[in-house]
Amino acid sequence: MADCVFCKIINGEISSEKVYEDEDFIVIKDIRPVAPVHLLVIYKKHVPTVSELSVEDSQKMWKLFEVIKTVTKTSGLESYRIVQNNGKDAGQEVHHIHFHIIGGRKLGSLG
Ligand code: DGP
Repeated sequence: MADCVFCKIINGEISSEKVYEDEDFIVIKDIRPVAPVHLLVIYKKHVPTVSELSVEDSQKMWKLFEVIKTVTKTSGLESYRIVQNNGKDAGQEVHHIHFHIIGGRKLGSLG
């Protein structure tokens, strides 16, 4: 997708601090961290929201948890929060499916 910032990160047009990559996912440090550890697990295929995932995409999502287990372990996180925003009212800024991994400090309750 030509004007998608995460597609540009995936194809190397925009630099990022990459902590993991495989054929389906890339994990980078968030440019505006809200905690000492703030990672973004980005599905490489351009799908805007969970609602638009195909059955084939959803079937690959089991790998997401394996990626999260790997990057949280290498980041030394025992406690962490997974956040995933869908749509403007949910606060989604980049319309390319991704999962925030937030940790490294005590987190408040969900608002
Ligand atoms: P969301 O609101 O769920 O769409 O979160 C998008 C996140 O992406 C936000 O926390 C900031 C981050 N972000 C936006 N542009 C860039 C970028 O160019 N590089 C990196 N590393 N993160 C970005």
